[in-house]
Amino acid sequence: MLEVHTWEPNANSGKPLFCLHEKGVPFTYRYVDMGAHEHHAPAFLAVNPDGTIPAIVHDGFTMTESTPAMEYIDEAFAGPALRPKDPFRRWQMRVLMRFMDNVVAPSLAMIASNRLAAPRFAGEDPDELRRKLDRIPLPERRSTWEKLMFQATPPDDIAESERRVSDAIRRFDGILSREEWLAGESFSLADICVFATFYGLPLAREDEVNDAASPHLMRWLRACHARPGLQAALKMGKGFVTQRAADVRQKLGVAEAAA
Ligand SMILES: N[C@@H](CCC(=O)N[C@@H](CS)C(=O)NCC(=O)O)C(=O)O
Repeated sequence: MLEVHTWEPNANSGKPLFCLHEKGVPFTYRYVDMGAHEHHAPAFLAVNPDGTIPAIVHDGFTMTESTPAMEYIDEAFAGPALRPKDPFRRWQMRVLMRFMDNVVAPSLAMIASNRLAAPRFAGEDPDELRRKLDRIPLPERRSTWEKLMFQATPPDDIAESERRVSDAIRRFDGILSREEWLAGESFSLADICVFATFYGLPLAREDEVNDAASPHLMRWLRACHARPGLQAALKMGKGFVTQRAADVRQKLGVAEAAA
């Protein structure tokens, strides 16, 4: 039995969905509605007491931490290999994934959550917000949510996140000017790791992610969006992600893959 407890095909939440679709492995999608704070509710905390998504359950083992979980999926299941065989390329793949997990993805999460989620809390009863905070198990996550709920994220922190994302866009464009994929000649987990947060950037950061400013990243984005596996995963969303991905494909001129 293989179950993926997660939210939308987006960021860390989406990584196992992209990976499993690329490998063609069947699984059960247990949707956790992050907007309704289901990841802090007892039913999900019984799966992952840390209250973060995704969580992957395979034959009685529960795995969190999306990047090592993707490596598990690639190792444990049949289908196209998503890690380069060459040790140097594999190192490159892991360096990029670490950079995404430690630097880029948290920066994008801070930017998006302050833009989209923070304003929604503005009219809510502060006591109810405190009750929601009390349900969050990890202290560092509680602190992030508290800043979001009470519009207290320091503007300098958001500015630094913006700088880090712009820097990553330039860095990836440079790599892709020399390589077909982010870890060399074959599509790998590094591409999934970046695509999971970058798929929407031609719309979300159109000043930086366009054919003039970052042509190599755009070539790569078109190639990723055209992959049937990544498209199928993006179509699994129940919220805004599926439509946004369709809007991006239209903007990039990428055709819909056959179902
Ligand atoms: N290092 C973890 C991070 C997981 C993570 O931050 N997931 C986000 C969703 S993309 C989450 O659970 N956010 C909810 C929260 O912080 O309360 C992983 O890679 O799985």
